[in-house]
Amino acid sequence: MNAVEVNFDGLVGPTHNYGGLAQGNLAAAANEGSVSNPREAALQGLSKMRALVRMGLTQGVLPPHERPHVTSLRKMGFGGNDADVIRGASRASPLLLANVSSASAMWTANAATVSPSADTGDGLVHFTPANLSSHFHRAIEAETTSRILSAIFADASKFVVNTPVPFATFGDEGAANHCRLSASHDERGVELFVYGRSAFAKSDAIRFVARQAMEASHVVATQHQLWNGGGAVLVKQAQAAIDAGAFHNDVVAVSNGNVLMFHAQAFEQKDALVEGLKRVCGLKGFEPVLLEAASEELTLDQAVKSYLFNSQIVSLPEGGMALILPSEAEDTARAKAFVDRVLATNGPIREAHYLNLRQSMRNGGGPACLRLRVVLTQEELGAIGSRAIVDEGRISALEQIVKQRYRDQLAIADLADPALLDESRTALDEIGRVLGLGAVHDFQRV
Ligand code: SUG
Repeated sequence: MNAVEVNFDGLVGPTHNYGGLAQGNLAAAANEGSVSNPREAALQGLSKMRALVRMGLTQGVLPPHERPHVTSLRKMGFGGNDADVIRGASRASPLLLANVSSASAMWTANAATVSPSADTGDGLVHFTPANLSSHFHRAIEAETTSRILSAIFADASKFVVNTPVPFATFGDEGAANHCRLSASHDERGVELFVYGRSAFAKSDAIRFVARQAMEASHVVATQHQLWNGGGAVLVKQAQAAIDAGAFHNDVVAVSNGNVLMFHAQAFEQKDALVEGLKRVCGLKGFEPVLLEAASEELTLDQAVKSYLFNSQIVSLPEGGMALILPSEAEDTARAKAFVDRVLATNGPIREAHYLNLRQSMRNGGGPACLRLRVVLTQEELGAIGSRAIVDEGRISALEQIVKQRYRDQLAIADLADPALLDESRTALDEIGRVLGLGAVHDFQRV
């Protein structure tokens, strides 16, 4: 196999906290105001990366963003030196300060949507950074994310980093609402774009308004040149799933290669989708393996609580696939039973690994949220060089920085401490040197 999937995990930032900012995200709401442990959070993420490297997979890292985001505060008129800006924001609105301090860039499944070169009309790997316009604390990620992706995927003969979807009402949440099915990583696949509602429709939410607009999905599929030959399918996420706490589709569905694992209530018109997928995959010469959890074996609430579908399915170098799950899935009997059933079918999925990612999970971020998948040919991988790619040595170097620079507890009130900004900037400089990224943060560019 020539092409490989590289997981670019978001490294948790020094300001990881429980601000309760995310709508429709039950875990984040439940933990609002608790004291976080940024050091432990980052080490948990790094140990996931190490586990995947040890499985023989290629692993990348996207750095944390600068938080509190002083640039955003200055745009709002806060002035003086950086410490004055933070003190001013904290006095004016602690909630504003929490918004510009969130470490949410760690969930890189929301960084961008990515289409491999096998799928796109121009044969380039396409990235569209997500505008994340549904939430202020996430919308401020897009500019830095674009810069970071452009620094890593700099070779214009192989990669395009498109502009984010330009209209804020067309909310785009990136790869968290995107699945790809293909016979192998090398071959042209079918890309599934999952939206919650039309930007022009009145919401039919009972509890939570959908974040992803159908129009945004359409713009991304169009700029990635996927439509010719049936390369893209748009599908509506079930409002019942959103109301149950699946604020992104990757809380109720995950794909890899020819496998789609999903909850029976994930999609609005599931039967039509299944028929449609069989047909379009058939046209591309393969049959999809559909692993469905029926509502009787696992309720939507159990799916959301366990984050079973927020697992990663990875293709192993020796053949077959492995599931990388959060330990919450092991602790939920029905979710564990589903995994055991999948393993017993002797299908493509042969192993299950349960990992402790509790710090991120308390903000609603499981294994799949923490990574951006990028399928690359060997030539494309070569064009990145060593930028952002990690081996065990680099992971150890990042662990050292985290141990030295990150706090082991952070309360919301601590966000007002100007020393936190200095500590974070020191850490970001050091992380950037390990990853070879150059000046990607505002404070490094002045
Ligand atoms: O957007 N949580 C994130 C979690 C994102 C998970 N990603 C995927 N499902 N792919 C969100 O809801 C809470 C952070 C805070 O309150 O600071 C938050 O943004």
